[in-house]
Amino acid sequence: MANRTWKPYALRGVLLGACMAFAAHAADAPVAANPATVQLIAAGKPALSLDAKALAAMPHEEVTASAHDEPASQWRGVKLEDVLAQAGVSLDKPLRGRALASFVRVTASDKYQVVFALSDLDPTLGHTQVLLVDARDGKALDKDGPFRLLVPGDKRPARWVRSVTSIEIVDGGTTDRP
Ligand SMILES: Nc1nc2c(c(=O)[nH]1)N[C@H]1C(S)=C(S)[C@@H](COP(=O)(O)O)O[C@H]1N2
Ligand SMILES: [Mo]
Repeated sequence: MANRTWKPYALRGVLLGACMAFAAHAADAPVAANPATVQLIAAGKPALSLDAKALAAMPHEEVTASAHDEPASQWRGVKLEDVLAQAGVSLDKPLRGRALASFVRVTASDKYQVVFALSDLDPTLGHTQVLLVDARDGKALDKDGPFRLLVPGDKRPARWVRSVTSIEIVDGGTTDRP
């Protein structure tokens, strides 16, 4: 005990200093930016990464829509079915059999998730219009972007997923019926 040089208050000081340094560092740390790519994931196929440039090169549609009774915005985006086609999942022919049990799961940077039955996107079935939007009123989406879903027919915007990070096509079939 005789060679003990650290006093309890000294230790407290060091710990307090460390905490303050950590807090200062945390405050300075840049807020993580939303990733500028969407991961496209389909079972049995290699995952694809779609960036703003690749999306911008695809055909766009314009839709006027508003959420929460706000003034309407002009949205520009790519049809979700065109995005799925990039992943090798085509809705060009009517879905049959096991494909009717597939679903599309969209995940956001805040871990929010929404699913659509693949059949609801099939033009011969539900034909729900879903766009992957990259511009609103002529500008890139900032905090809600860079990519957001728009489902113009929905009565409230709960499926208008902000800051989409991945789109997965999931085989939801649980029986061995083909
Ligand atoms: N990533 C993400 N997207 C989201 C949500 C969310 O919590 N996270 N909430 C949804 C819900 S419930 C609504 S009503 C709308 C709200 O969109 P707004 O903030 O543009 O009005 O965003 C939808 N998209
Ligand atoms: Mo909501």
